[in-house]
Amino acid sequence: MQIVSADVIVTSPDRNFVTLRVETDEGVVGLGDATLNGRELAVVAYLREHVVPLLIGRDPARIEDTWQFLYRSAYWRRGPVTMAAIAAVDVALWDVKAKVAGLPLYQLLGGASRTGLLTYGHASGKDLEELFDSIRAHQAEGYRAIRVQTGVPGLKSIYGIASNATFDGNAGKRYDHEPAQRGALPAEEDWDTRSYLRHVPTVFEAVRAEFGPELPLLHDGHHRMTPIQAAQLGKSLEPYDLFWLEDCTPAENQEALRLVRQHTTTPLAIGEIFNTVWDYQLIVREQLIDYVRSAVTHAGGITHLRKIMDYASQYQIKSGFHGPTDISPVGMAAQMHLGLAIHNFGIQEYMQHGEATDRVFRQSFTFTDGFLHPGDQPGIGVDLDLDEAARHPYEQAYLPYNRLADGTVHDW
Ligand code: CS2
Ligand code: MG
Repeated sequence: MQIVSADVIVTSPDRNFVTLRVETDEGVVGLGDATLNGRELAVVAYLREHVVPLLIGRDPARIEDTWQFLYRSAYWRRGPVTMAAIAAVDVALWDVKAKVAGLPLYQLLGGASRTGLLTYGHASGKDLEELFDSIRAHQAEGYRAIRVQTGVPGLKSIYGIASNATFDGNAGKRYDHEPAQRGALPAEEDWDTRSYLRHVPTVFEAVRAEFGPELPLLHDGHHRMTPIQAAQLGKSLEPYDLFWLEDCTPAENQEALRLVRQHTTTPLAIGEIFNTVWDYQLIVREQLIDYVRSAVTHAGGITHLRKIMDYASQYQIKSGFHGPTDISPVGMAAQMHLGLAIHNFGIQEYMQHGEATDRVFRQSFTFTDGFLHPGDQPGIGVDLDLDEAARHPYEQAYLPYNRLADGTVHDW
């Protein structure tokens, strides 16, 4: 069998998505997600100009060899653009291999290690009343674990707060927070860590008082604290028994987590912006995190994320794969198959896509009573409607950025 075509499909139903579609000489189609929020076209160019020419004529069954070829022959390694491009090829080839085998992908990855994938959803509110309503709304949808993000008094706009009418076609319906905003320039937001550190513990105290001790609660620090501030927050949240505190500090300097670990037992999750196992080497080896947050789409596909999870399993570190709306249904489905098969699964993030997206990407995965399941269709279980995709051309969109009160640029 040979790959005879490889197309890069760009569509923007509710938001921008980039999908690689490979086809073999026997008509078997494989899909891979290559969406890099706010930098989508960089991956499109990398794929179209540099990778697609290398795929034509290749044997789609040689997945590991193709991975190594794309990683090593590029000479310039790692990084979000390269690893998203390699991820799209990898997942598309796994999709083809599973379809040729007539099996759902998880069966090729060792079979199911569980009956479903515990998920968490994004509850948020600019104040406690709105937040409580959002938590109840997510529980009513079946979510058994809830990520809590709130507004901070004194700050105009802040990460993670759903606003009405996020998606043009669904005005009035309150949607999960979609961070990328359509427009020619990124929006500037304001930030103040001391106000945030004073406010967040009071929110979790109120949520525990209202919803009790059992409900698993998660929070995303979104890379905004210094190590000692992250340690302070982790410690002040200990009484509220969080499932995890995520991205508490930028982790380019992996050693930064030593100081956080020194001061708090709040479980830590990191890695949604990590792209390779090398980004995890020290923090896994020194047991400085409890959950791996990478997504299949951004960490070199199924082939590489499985290696990261194998490494993490030696340290009893579990998965917490990144699952916001900027991971397309193709990327979500692929990581559900991996999550179902690996032993050290922890939890899966699940922000639900908009209706227009669901018309472009027909999915066979299910969300029942708080658990996701990839389904049992051969392959990864997602089909791309090319005509529907063509109806939604790309629209420039950027993630916001932060400035402090004195004008300094800060992590968003
Ligand atoms: C976030 C994301 O879901 C999360 O944990 O950190 O919403 C993140 O902001 C976006 O994926 C950025 O594109
Ligand atoms: Mg996050």
